Amino acid sequence: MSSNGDRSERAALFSVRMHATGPGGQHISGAEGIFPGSVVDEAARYYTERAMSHSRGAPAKTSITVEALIQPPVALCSLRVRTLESSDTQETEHTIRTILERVGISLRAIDSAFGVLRAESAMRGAAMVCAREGKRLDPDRARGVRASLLGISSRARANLLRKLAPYSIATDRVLEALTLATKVAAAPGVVAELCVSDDPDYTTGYLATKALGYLRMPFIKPEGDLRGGRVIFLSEGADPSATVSWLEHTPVIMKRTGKVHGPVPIRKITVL
Ligand code: WAQ
Ligand code: MG
Repeated sequence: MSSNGDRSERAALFSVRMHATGPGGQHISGAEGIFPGSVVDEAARYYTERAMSHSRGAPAKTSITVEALIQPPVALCSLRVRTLESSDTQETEHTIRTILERVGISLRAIDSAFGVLRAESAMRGAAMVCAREGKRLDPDRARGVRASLLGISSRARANLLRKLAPYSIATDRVLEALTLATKVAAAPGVVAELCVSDDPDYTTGYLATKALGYLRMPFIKPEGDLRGGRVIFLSEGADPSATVSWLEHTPVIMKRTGKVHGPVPIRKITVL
């Protein structure tokens, strides 16, 4: 699916979003992009197909929203991509805890994050957690905060796919997660983000900060596990409403692309 932004700088841009829920209203999947008007129908079809063939189950209801952007998107450069060298879930969790501590996140906040990621029902959005106290800061704790109005230009998309291909990770899932992580890392007040897919067959997550970049975490959960989620750590004293405003209401598009590397051992990872 080609996402676009460059083709005609002044052409109207649209946010196209999909949200699918199961019979009990439970979250199944969501995805979105920013597109010029000429490919909106193609994008809507692509997202509908995705909702209809999801590993979390058949949706009872799928909504597609097409919304004209009223302000031009902020251009961002994608975070640097690496993959942690790890051989099991224990090693991965240990690394995550080590890195989060090094970036100044308290043990209490780290435990609170793992509590969210291992809760029985997956949230639709991300939890915001105070990096010091570990308290939840998002106004709606059942829903969390949604990063929305985000996309990637067709040129940046092609560049990234080329950079990701040598590591066999040139997939829509990686592109979308990287786009979301890039938007989150650029948000006011954000120290780090930790992500675990809620798809039972996808066991690679990521940990991202502006300085660390996007660090992929294999074996972040066991195969078959339906639990997952995202936690955004906010610095103490940050204004959560400024973070929410950036994440939910400010359109961003990745127009430039950062470096992509292969697997790295923990000793090679510096956080500052
Ligand atoms: N805004 C905030 N939180 C979201 C959003 C969003 N737009 N979309 C999903 N979430 C939350 C929600 O709680 C989901 O349950 C959770 O994240 C996981 O979403 O190999 O597939 O779409 O480099 O299942 C990351 C690794 C894959 C990719 C992430 O997440 C790689 C993934 P999923
Ligand atoms: Mg999912």
